[in-house]
Amino acid sequence: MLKFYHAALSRSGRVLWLLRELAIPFELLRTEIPRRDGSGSRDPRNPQPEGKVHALEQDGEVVTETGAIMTPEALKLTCAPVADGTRYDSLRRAI
Ligand SMILES: N[C@@H](CCC(=O)N[C@@H](CS)C(=O)NCC(=O)O)C(=O)O
Repeated sequence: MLKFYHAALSRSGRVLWLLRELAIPFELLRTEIPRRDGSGSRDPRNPQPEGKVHALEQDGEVVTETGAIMTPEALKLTCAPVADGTRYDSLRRAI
């Protein structure tokens, strides 16, 4: 199962939205990140090399860049459900 590392009130919300919009099955792992106001801290469970969000993990492969995740082609490769034609077509229309 796809694992998605997400921190509230961060840019990982945009990938969270996309995964939900496309009804892609995933496990949501809420994580902490260091915040500009000094709150928060790095979560050692988060596989993002800099401790940032977001991170999408599947079969040991980790993808972290928005641009590498939010393209129809990338999602077709990393998310098996998108490979079924209907979701791929709706994703192409959405992005
Ligand atoms: N390159 C990432 C940006 C990652 C990023 O800067 N994330 C911020 C949250 S919006 C973060 O985790 N900041 C915590 C930190 O800098 O340690 C992307 O593709 O969106």
